[in-house]
Amino acid sequence: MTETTPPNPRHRLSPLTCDAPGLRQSIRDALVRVVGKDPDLATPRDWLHAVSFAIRERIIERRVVTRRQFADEDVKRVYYLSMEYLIGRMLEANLRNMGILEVTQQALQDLGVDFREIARLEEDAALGNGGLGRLAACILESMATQGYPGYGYGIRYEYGMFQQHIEHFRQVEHPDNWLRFGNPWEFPRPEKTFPVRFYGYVVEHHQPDGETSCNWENGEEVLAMAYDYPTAGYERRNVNNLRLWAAKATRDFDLRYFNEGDYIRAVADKNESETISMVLYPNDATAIGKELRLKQEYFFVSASLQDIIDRHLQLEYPIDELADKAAIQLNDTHPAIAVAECMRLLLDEHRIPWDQAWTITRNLFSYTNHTLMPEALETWPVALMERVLPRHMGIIYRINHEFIEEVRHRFPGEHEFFRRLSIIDEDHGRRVRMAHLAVIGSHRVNGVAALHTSLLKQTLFADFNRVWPERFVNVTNGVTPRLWMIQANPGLTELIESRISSDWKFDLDRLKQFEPYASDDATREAFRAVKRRNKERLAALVHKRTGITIRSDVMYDVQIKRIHEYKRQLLKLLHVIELYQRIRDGEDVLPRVVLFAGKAAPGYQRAKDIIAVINEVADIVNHDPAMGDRLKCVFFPNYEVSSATIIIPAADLSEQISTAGFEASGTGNMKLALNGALTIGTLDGANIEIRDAVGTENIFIFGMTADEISAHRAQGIPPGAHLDSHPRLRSMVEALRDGFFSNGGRHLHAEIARYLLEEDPFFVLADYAAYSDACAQADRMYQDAEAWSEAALLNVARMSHFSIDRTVREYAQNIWNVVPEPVLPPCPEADTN
Ligand code: Z2T
Repeated sequence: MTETTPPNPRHRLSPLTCDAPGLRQSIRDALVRVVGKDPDLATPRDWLHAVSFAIRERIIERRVVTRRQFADEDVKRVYYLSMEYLIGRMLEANLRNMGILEVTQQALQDLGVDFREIARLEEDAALGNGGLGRLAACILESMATQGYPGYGYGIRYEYGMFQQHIEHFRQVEHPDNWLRFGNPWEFPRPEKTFPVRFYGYVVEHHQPDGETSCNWENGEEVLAMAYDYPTAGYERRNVNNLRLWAAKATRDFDLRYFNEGDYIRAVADKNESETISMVLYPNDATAIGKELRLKQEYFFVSASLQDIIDRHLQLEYPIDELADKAAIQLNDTHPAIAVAECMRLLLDEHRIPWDQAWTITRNLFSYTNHTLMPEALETWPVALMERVLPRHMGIIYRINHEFIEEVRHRFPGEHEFFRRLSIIDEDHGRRVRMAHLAVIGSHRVNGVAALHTSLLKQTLFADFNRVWPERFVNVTNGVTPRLWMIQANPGLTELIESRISSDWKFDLDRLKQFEPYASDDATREAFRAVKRRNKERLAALVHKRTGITIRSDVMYDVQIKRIHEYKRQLLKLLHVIELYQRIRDGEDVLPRVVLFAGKAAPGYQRAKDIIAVINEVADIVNHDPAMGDRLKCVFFPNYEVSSATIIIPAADLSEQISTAGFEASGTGNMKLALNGALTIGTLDGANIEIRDAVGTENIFIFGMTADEISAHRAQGIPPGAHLDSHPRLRSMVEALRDGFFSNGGRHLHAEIARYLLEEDPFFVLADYAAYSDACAQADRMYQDAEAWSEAALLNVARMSHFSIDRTVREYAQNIWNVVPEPVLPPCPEADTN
């Protein structure tokens, strides 16, 4: 279909080739005609923009073809609704996936421009906090790669995740003005706007047929304007779309200035309405009770649903077939208001009767839960909802009423049960439980790792599991091998490529063929050489970012993730203190670099204190001549996707040490193991499945299980009682308490020690002895380079289960009921001449 020239002359584009001369010409043209620069005066950033514009033309052309293919084939579409997309840089990812990375590098070289030098100038698109946002980005990439008709919807935040600076050991947040140089990857669609209403009131109309219809009137309207980000599949010509919404004042605002005569005030009001899409809330796994956050959630949900329904009708499908032609995935409860919004649109705008609208809605939606942490569960005060979204509150009441009637019928007399199931929490000042709305409004609810799903069914959703056991399913997370192996680790990719055929890039199951090479001496040696080069690359970056010099011939032990009490950065820090003391005592200790990286939510004081203490301990350790280069502790600032691609391939030991039962899945654990790091971890989240995949001999598991944690908690043992469980633990905690490592933060150190001794809500001290033993075991294995490399290679070869492609296929088969479209072959013209 795409190979033949369409009869319509409007479809005939001027030829855009993907060979080196064609790309060269496009880049030169773009530099002058789009960027507006004389090539003799162009800066590296000008070249970055020129090459991006040249590729933009090619990616959008493929998007047009893909869209037409989906329209012609009558496909069922998947819509992924997420408040967060943690994408990172786009140039290299787009080039690689389009199959034109090398030829573009060649074209640039011909122009005297170094690809690496300009690529690193691109800002990360950091429209997410952590795992949840990165998962959304991986899922979009995988849907494109596998040919699923998938669309992402989210918010085009003007400011993404804050930039973390470390000043006087402490985290300081700087705004992430990622769009300041413009963004060649976005396609603004100023005509693709939808009105989104807030506040106002509901007017009921009694129809002649006895039904009542509702009108949501008055209130304030904001426009949602679309920006499209094409997403290329790996070595495919098909390109999917991520649509992000930006808030724009409506023309009403313009009229208002004119009428009210206060021009300045009116323009200020207009700006205020555009703050909705201004900034990403930098909280992972804690709910934000702010009105602006609720408005963000509703804003992007309403625009997305209007767009989805519009597309459905434009394709001339009947409205009652919506759920046959679309599946909508809710990425956590952040977009859960979509259930009520979908009902509102069907009832009020499309005049569909309640029961039919409800059947459509329930068949349309499914919901992914990402955490059990109680503080992350979104609940909105009824009074706030009633004010901001009065129509939705009415709809939620009716959904709840009909649901409670249904369970009353099935479980007569169980009044406590009904109270617990209700969407309205009556015990904390009347609040709307968004997770309940999401569960009731979905046909499937999934957790993100086997343990997480099973805990969900036993705890958070135990009552719902009684009502609808078949609704709860597990879909273990995954990661895209394109970014996290092929792009991040070209050395290891080449090594694998030299041993097995390259189909593993699409089908990670084929990586199993690499397994026999784990016992091959030459492969192990080559693997060590690759690690070594990756460490040199990281060491250079660490030096540039922190001024700290680290060796590249020692164990790299990394804990890279958001800073959280439950993730237990303090457990790793105690181990650093143990090693420090043992070296000071003259013991022979395996040389290592311990690297921490991660951001603390700006309002999470304990997490910020943990960063400060890590940095102060690091400062003492790194400057103590007694360490003699055997121990370095680095806090790598501003952890983001682009730095993850450098850190992960260099790691030997992957710290996955959360208190069991708290980490829903983890995905950093998968990226690190895929890159040949051995995991030291608790039986938490996906660590359990990683252990099952790689074998217990190839992972260091320690500590209490989730059940043991519950039992231990019930015993109420004071944390200080664990000080004798390990020969040094007491002196380590005392050193901290007494300010041995403090550099101006004495009080802080004493407070952290007190916290551990008196509160320790995540059982750091209770698990310390087991952790320290596991570290010692890892050290012993590391001293046998052959044994370690064999285990590392087995980790690599056995990670096929954790490909995001497997994850997406499970969603497609078990939840969305969609099939992939035949994918188009890669760009045929790619040729380096
Ligand atoms: C987040 O990144 C995660 C959970 C959240 O719960 C919120 C955010 Cl921003 C609301 C993480 C989990 O902590 C992690 O275990 C999981 O691997 C990841 O989501 C993707 O599922």
